Amino acid sequence: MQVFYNEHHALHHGRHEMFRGALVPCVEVPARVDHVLQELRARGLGRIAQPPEIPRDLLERVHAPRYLRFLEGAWDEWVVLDAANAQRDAIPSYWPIRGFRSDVLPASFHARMGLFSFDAGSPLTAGTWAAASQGAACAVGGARALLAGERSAFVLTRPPGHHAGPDFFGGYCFLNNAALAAQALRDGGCARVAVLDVDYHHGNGTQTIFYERGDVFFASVHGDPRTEYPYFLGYGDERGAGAGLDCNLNLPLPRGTGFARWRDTLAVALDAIARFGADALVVSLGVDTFALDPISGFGLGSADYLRVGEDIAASALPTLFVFEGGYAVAEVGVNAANVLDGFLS
Ligand code: Q9C
Ligand code: ZN
Repeated sequence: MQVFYNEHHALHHGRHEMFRGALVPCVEVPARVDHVLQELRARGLGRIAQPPEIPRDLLERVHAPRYLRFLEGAWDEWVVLDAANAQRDAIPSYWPIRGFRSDVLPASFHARMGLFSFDAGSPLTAGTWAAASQGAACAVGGARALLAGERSAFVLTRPPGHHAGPDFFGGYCFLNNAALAAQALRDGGCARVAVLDVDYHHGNGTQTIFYERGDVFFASVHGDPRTEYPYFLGYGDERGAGAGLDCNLNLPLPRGTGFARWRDTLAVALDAIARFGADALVVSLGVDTFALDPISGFGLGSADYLRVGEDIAASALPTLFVFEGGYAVAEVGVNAANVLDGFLS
């Protein structure tokens, strides 16, 4: 399987995230991807492929130009405000919620940090743009591999992407790698693309990007947002709108759900994707469904991920796996590689 590994991922390394009143060490750390790469090498599973240069207009088909301009220059702005800022990550503090203007573009950097984000848990660092933009290139490279006839490919990158929307970051995500891959597949000639999101957390960014589109189906199995992050999207009654009506399928499950029920729910998602008639599948592959994940609440075991890969392979679609969450650092490599092994078996 071709692996589009983001060699620049470690340039994004947040020191702290704001969590319920305290700055705590980041859980989304570079070692996550190092462990996956190490496991792929140990199994002889992946062939590392070089990502292409990607045109700005592809980024702009998924993300708003003013958001991209902000993200690209944000670290420099932050440091220009105060040279001491180079020693701390940028974290938003003010958000334009109900009743505020979101059409304005304030001169204040702090205001724009809030305008373009939805939580305080996603520190922006010196290398965030370098890592995220190279990750986007990896996602597009993976899409092009499928377009060139590969049955599957794996995008091994961080920061993750599925919480990032058209013009906002959050949930450790800045650019939506899975959405960019889906868009690249559409641009390359796939008439209908499906995104299957199996990360523990609802992929609110991906859902929002495609919500009114009939050409990209989004299906997600995730922790019930009534109790789980991101709380304000991911409910079962979100079915898409306009041309995208019935092209969005949310399958929330209660915290504590084990593999048997999770797998039955995956089958519901895969069945809907088959009925949609997709030409290609993008899988937002979070392995934070693992029982020992420090921030999540499902009960999957390492061997279960082999079955997950087998079930996805049974769809018989060209499939691009895009790495998302998974924070049990010691086990994340085995779990992600098991999905790929199961798929290939
Ligand atoms: N200290 C992804 O899995 N906050 N994002 C949880 C834990 C946000 C997860 C707080 C979790 C976001 C890509
Ligand atoms: Zn997650």
